Amino acid sequence: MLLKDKVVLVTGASGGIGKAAAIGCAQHGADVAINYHSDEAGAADAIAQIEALGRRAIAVKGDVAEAASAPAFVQAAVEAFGKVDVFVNNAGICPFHTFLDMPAEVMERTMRVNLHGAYYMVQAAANQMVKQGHGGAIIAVSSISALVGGGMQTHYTPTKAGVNSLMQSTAIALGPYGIRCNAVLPGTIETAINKEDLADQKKRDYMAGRIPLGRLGEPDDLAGPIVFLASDLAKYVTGAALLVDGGAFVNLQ
Ligand code: NAD
Ligand code: RM4
Repeated sequence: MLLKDKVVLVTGASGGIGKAAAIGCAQHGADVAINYHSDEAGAADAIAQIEALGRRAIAVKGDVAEAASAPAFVQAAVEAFGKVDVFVNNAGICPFHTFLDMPAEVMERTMRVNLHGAYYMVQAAANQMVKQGHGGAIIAVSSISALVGGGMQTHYTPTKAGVNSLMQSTAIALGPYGIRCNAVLPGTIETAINKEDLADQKKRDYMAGRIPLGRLGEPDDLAGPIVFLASDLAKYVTGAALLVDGGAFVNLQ
C-alpha cells in the first residue's frame, strides 16, 4: 500500500501502459482519475477494475492536444476526490512514417499530443499541487526513444526527448514546492501503439532478440516503476529518468 488514499491522475488510460499504471496505483491504495480520448469501453473497463479493488475512479473524456482539456481534467478530479497527489502524463501517439515524405499534419499532431499535451497537463496538475501546498509527484511516460533514434519515428523521438527534458526543467521549477518530477523510459512494450509495427515477424524477432531479459515488455512492466516514483520510497528522487526496457538500451555488443 505505497499510495494509500493518494489521488492519482493518469492521461490516456483507457488501454496500454496508462491503464496498467492506473490499476497498479489502485492496487497500492490510490483513488484514480483517468483521462481518455475515445475508447469508451477501455475507459469503462479501467474504472471497473479499479472499483473492484475497492478504490474510487472517474473517467474524463478529453483530447490532451487541446490546452483546455488539462484544467478540465484536473478540475474534475478535484471535484470528485478533493485533491491531486500524483500526476502521470502518459497519453501519446506514434504513427510510424518515413521521414522524407512525412505529412505535416502527422508531424504536427504527434507534437501536439505528445509534447504540447504533456506541457499543458503537467502545468495544470502542478498548479493544483502548489495550491494544495503539500507537494506531489509527477511522472511522465517518455521512452527509450528519448535517447536513441528511429528512422520511422522522426516526428516521435523529439517529442519523447522533449518530455524527458520537461521533467528535468519542471523538477527545478517545482522542487521548492516539494513536487518531484521524473520520467520513465519504456523500451518496446506490446500495446496498441505498435501492434501494426510488431506484426512484422522479422522486426518483432529482431527487437525481442536485442533485449537481455529475453522478451518484449508488457504494460504491467511499467506499473511498478511508476508506483515507485509516485511513492515516498522515491522521496529524494527528482529530475531522474528511469529506463524500463529489459536492458535493450545498454545492449551494444
Ligand atoms: P496505447 O496506444 O495503448 O496508449 C496510448 C493512449 O494514449 C491510448 O489510450 C490513447 O487513447 C491515448 N491518447 C492518444 N491520443 C490522445 C489524446 N489526444 N488525448 C488523450 N489521450 C490520447 O500505447 P502505449 O504504448 O500504452 O502508450 C502510452 C505511452 O507510452 C505513450 O506516451 C507512448 O509514447 C509511451 N511509450 C510506449 C512504448 C511502447 O513500446 N508501447 C515505448 C515507449 C514509450
Ligand atoms: C517507443 C519505442 C518502441 C515503439 C514505441 C511505439 O518509444 O520506440 O520500440 O514500439 O515507441
